[in-house]
Amino acid sequence: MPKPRRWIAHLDMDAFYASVELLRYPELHGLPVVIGGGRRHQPVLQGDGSRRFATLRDYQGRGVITTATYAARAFGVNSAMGMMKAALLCPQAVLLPVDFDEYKRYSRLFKAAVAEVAPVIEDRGIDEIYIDLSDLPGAQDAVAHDACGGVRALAQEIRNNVRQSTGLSCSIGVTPNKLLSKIASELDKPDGLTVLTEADIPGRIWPLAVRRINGIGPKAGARLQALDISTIGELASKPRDWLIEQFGRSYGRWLNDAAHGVDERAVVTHSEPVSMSRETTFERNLHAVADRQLLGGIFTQLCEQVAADLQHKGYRGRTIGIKLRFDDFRTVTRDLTLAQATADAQAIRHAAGQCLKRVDLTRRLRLLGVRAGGLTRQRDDAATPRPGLPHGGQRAGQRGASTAADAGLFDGDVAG
Ligand code: TTP
Ligand code: MG
Ligand code: MG
Repeated sequence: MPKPRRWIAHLDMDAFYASVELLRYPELHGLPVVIGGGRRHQPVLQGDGSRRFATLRDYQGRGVITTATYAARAFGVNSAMGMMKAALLCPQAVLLPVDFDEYKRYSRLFKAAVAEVAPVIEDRGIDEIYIDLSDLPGAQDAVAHDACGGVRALAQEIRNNVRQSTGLSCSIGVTPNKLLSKIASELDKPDGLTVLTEADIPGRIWPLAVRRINGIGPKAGARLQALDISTIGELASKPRDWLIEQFGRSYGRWLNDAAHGVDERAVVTHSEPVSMSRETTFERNLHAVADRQLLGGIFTQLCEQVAADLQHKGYRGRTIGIKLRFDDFRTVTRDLTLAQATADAQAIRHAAGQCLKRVDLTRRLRLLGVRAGGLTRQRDDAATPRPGLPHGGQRAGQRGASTAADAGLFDGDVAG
């Protein structure tokens, strides 16, 4: 018996947050819509039963777009774009607030719909998964003159099931491995299905930009560009040894494999989260002293949210960290490892407060975040968590730098 062919699918939902919102507001179908507002952008039900929507035209603030409908993308509006900038490109775009709980609910729904057809799933985030189709009945079959007909039909069945149970469309790439499937799922987005074999690599993969490979980021992309390598095909034409010379043994080998569509990674069905975090960008830059009360409140709230996330998911975190971004866009992080893992808001708040004391807070802040890492599954032995000593993170020159933190900044909010 020949070894069965490996068939891995990558499924990614189309304009995910926006598409979930359109289920609620079908009158927006086909219009440019962006997601990223706050509560004040909630649609208002009017006397005649219609809704009044906020538009980008009227937006003031520093929010960032999480995603945009394809109609909005036609104007050049995209994820991670500042809303004021997007307003210049498409002032008429409808702006909706982010409802993360709803997106999580739909995330669970679409994954359950996939699992009904194909249970070997690797969770890759809120709107995407890998699926191993190799061992499903029919996956290895040809259908009429289509050698990949069996697996194509399975992918189509998955798409139908997702649409039936959520009303949402997705795009799927099916290829012999994760690397190629991740690329393939984007080739015919939205609502696309792309099946590729090794034989399609020169025709379909090699003309694409190197950055389409998941694992070639902005830095590697720029280095490749400087070496006059823009497409995956150009990368594939370079000798392996030359790539190793340029990029080191490990990354050089990987680049060579990736360019030839080689990837042996398995679909990993159980993955545990590494960390949980919450962060917020302020409407205006805040100062540690002048805005002490406000910042303290926000800081406490972030800690409470992280604690709630941990409790909700059944985890405890042992490493508590903070992230600050200053008005000059410099970002600093600090963390501290506790003697015992915790999911307690006060313990997290206390540890995060300790971290904060190690940061120079002379500049105004744009962003504040709190993170719990070193996660373990929560058990029932609820011992009182006690903060331990700070470790790592402190850089030379930072010790004893100015600080408002020394005056006990933000500490006013910690009870006990
Ligand atoms: P993506 O799958 O990257 O994008 P998308 O689903 O909106 O659009 P498509 O896949 O059709 O190109 O991200 C999934 C969701 O994650 C997206 O709907 C919103 C969120 N997201 C952010 O919040 N910030 C970001 O910068 C990106 C890229 C996504
Ligand atoms: Mg998506
Ligand atoms: Mg995605």
